[in-house]
Amino acid sequence: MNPQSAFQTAGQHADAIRNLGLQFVGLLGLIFLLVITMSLLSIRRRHRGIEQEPLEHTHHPSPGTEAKLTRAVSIACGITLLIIFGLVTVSVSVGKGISAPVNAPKDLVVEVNANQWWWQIRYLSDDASAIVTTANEIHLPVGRRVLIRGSSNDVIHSFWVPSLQGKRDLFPQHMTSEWLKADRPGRFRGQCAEFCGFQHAHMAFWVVAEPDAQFQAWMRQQLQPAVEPQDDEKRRGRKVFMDSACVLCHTIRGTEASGFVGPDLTHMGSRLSLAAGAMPNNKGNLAGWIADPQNIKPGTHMATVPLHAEDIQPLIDYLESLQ
Ligand code: HEC
Ligand SMILES: [Cu+2]
Repeated sequence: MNPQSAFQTAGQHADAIRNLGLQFVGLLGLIFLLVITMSLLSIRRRHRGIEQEPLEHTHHPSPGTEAKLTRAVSIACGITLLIIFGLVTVSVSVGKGISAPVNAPKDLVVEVNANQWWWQIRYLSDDASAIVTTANEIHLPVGRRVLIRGSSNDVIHSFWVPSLQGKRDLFPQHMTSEWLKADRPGRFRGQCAEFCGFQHAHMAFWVVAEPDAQFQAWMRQQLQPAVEPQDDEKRRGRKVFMDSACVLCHTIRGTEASGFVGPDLTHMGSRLSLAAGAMPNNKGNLAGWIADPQNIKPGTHMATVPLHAEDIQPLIDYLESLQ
């Protein structure tokens, strides 16, 4: 299964969009073939006409022919208008069916905040202690409708999970929304679909659809503060993090790190990817990222923090232990 395909869908909204596209292509393709065939036929006919009929015949058709032609053209125009009207109606009704009002009755509301070039994800709740904050990864219970409410912290981005939904632009100071629902478990890749700067292509995320029990377990785990380091190496790693500029930009709940410039790292070890889908989450990639983020995503708002060589391994062990 392709995790990012508008054709291999896993939700009824994506189905509706794909079917609409196929209907347009099918019908308009047929009309295209018809028009080309007719013009080829008429070219052949005209050719024969010039050679065989007297000139005044072709230039001054009889009144009967004139009336017939007018009728044919009028009917063709009528049919064209009907087809356009039909396509617009179908398109608008599909659009209405898949969009969601910002204040739709909420079951599960996920707030997506787009940044150059990563996604902040928050599961809202009336109870402040039950708000889950993470980044670049959305978990969904299979079969349940989730309301995505999105906005942006800088420029215009676009939230797009081709296998599940259409695109929705995210604006600064303005909220847009859409439903997300997966009909089967799986991992689906999303991608920013509006050019938003240098690293636009490296602004992806993962949607993990899982059975309800697994989803609830994930939520409970994400609500926990960061795990305590279990050995001296990881304790040293935590100290390196807390003593350097990392704390100014990142939050690790349960520690004094409470920056908001970059992704929340409280459970970063449990995530699938690093730096907004730029690479799989593993120790090697993490080391490369921390040593030189500008090399992996030139222009990224993460600064290169000078670290002692012997501090890097403990730091990485600590971060990867944050499950
Ligand atoms: C100036 C602010 C800033 C500083 C300082 C900073 N970061 Fe970041 N960090 C960011 C931003 C912004 C991102 C998102 C970058 C992107 O994906 O384009 C990020 C991303 C990350 C990620 C990837 C997270 C994910 O889920 O994809 C890790 C891990 C990380 N930083 C660790 C660190 C560590 C460790 C330090 C200290 C050595 C540090 N950062 C210092 C701003 C900062
Ligand atoms: Cu973007």
